[in-house]
Amino acid sequence: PPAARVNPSKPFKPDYNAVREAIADILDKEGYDDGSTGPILVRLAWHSSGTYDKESGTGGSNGATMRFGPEAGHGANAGLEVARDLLEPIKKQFPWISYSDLWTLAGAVAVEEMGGPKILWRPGRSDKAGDACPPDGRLPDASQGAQHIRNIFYRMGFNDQEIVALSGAHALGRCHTDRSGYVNPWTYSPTTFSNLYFTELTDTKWKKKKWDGPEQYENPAGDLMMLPTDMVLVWDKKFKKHVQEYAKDQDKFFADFAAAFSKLLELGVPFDSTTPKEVAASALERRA
Ligand code: CCH
Repeated sequence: PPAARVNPSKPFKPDYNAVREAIADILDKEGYDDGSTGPILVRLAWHSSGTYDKESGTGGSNGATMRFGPEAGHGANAGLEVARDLLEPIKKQFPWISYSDLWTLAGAVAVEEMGGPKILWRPGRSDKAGDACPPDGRLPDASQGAQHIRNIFYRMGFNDQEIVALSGAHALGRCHTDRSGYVNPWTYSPTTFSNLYFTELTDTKWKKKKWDGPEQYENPAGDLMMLPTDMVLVWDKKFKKHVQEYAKDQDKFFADFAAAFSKLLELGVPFDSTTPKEVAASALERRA
């Protein structure tokens, strides 16, 4: 609740739809990457949540500790200052929302506005101090294999099917040599949420890229990419089964992604029983 209430006779009611609208308004940005800030906002929501460790209950979106030096400086988070800076004016406009609610809501709104499924989102996160930063190494390392991916995502509480569904977010956005060292997008529609990541994985002939950069895979035209951890999803039989299913059935992918992404954003968040399951209509519905 806000510290200062201007008019105590009029109870404060946070307007999450107004925040959704403000987020939707910063997505289109000519000249930035492929014309949308949506993908990097999804990555911010994911990296702020994906530090969760179910054994110790540490990490996760609650706290927004990536505001502080240790976590902001973790290699995996390179470039995410762009996303945090984009949201700063919205935080100023709605000072009552926590950074942790704002960053996760931005990821949900971005998915919806780019044509993806509705993501159930509810408020209740509070910001923590810098000493709550999780240790480095909790996010996946793109150069590694199946065992590593399983270790990382099982630690958060996900299973193989959820790992594959979540990875479908790589339909969006691109790699930047000055952030991760990798280059290019995964699909030809990097600002539209779709199952194209899975159809590219199953239908394209991927070859190791010959260059001085880190090991990555490219299509015959050389303008699309896969990380080693992306290729693992078709090299590992158990993962591949789900890749094939999502390549064939976009509705199934949308439903499974929505469930897994909502779960990701809520890992470690101590909601109280009065928190509604959903507080606002999606921006898409509002505009329809
Ligand atoms: Fe990812 N991701 N990701 N990713 N990611 C990168 C970019 C995006 C891994 C590595 C990378 C998820 C899982 C994984 C997005 C969403 C998700 C980049 C390039 C690397 C490297 C960063 C750069 O150079 O800018 C690895 C490894 C894994 C798992 O093993 C999951 C899960 C999600 C969300 C649910 C999005 C979106 C991007 C694009 C960002 C942009 O700026 O365009």
